Amino acid sequence: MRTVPPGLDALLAEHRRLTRRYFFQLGAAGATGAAAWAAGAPQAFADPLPSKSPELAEAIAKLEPYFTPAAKFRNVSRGDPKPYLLPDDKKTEVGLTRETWKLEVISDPENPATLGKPMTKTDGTALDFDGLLQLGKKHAVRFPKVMTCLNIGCPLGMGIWEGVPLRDILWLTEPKENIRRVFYYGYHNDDEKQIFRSSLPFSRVLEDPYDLPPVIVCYKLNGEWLDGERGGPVRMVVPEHYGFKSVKWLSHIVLTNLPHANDTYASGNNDLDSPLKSFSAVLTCPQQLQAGQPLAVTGYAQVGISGLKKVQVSIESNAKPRPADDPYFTTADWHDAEVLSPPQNWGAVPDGKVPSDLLGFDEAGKPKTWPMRLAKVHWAALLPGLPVGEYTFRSRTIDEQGHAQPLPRPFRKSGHSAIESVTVKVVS
Ligand SMILES: Nc1nc2c(c(=O)[nH]1)N[C@H]1C(S)=C(S)[C@@H](COP(=O)(O)O)O[C@H]1N2
Ligand SMILES: [Mo]
Repeated sequence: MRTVPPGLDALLAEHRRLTRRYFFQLGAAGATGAAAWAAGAPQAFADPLPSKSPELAEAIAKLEPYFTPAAKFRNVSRGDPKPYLLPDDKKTEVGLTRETWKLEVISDPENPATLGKPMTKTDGTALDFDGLLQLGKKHAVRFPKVMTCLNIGCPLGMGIWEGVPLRDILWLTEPKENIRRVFYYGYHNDDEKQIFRSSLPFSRVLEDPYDLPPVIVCYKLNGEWLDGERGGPVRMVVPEHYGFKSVKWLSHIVLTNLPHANDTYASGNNDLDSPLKSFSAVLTCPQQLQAGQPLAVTGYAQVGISGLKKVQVSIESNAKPRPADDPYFTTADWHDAEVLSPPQNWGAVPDGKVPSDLLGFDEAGKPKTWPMRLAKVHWAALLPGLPVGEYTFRSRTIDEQGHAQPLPRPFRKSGHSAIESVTVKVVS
């Protein structure tokens, strides 16, 4: 038998006891029991799945599109002026158009790597956009990925990123030895102070561990040419990492024998070796509702490197102080939310259908696993009505390893994972 955790007032506990079966979605019998307490709730409330409840139907129908239109991404761009805002003739001049883009791949003069054939502008061997598309004919891949800034709580957007695996470009330079890392940076107004650079272990680029997609030199987002704000004509996209590894307006790759990172994000106290975390956040939650009225909440989870087993929700009365020794809310009364199935319509892609050959999807256009790692998933929860008072709603992820958010990596400078608190007022 589950016992009511300490720290809850008796009324709330009794409420929970009555509605537990509802929370646990035991089906029609349990739901009928749940309906009994909810005086005045519509009959249809007896439906066991939150996604089928009328209280939530509208919020679920209005959820953000699964894939984010390019223009709706949130934007994190350094530069003065920001490179995508340069006038067209300047863009043409500096290689920020598909017609004039060039990529140099060279050895680091200070920590030289041995390359048979570097690619340089002076030799006329730099890779141009046509050359990239030629490589794409044979090697191009596309995969879904959520773009998230290590320093911002909410993802910037969820996209289908398409390009050539970086290794297929690096192999053209005939790499031989003394190579431990790959540095790369983008156009920065020819001003050293504005440079934004990142790096990866050479081995990560050559081989994809644990079924990860490859690191790509990307030129399409959601089937369209990558636009300037998103880093076009060409950006790096690193599947498992926060956004700072996905350098925009890519212009230079430097193979180096230096064994450590030199990322721009090393300043600012950021943890450079931290792959995406799992966490949950609310999308819609009423700030105020009537006593006894069920609480309909929707949200999303970012599914990090360790996957997602479930999303849980809790609501606590603010009348009772929280225990001081429970910073991760482990003693809250957590209940499973419903993780929504793959959408019928995928959003910002033609006809809402995913393209063929999308990594992680089968031939019928269905995801092979769900929830997908390194992506978003939506959830819904319908909580029973509450007595008058002020409450705090929270949600959290449990990853595939069983770690409850914010664990196993609770520290801020390795990416956001703090549990969100949303205040809900219940009035008469
Ligand atoms: N050249 C360059 N690339 C960059 C940045 C930048 O300022 N300049 N910002 C990085 C950071 S910190 C993030 S979070 C992502 C944001 O990608 P987006 O603007 O396409 O959403 O781009 C990365 N790539
Ligand atoms: Mo970022």
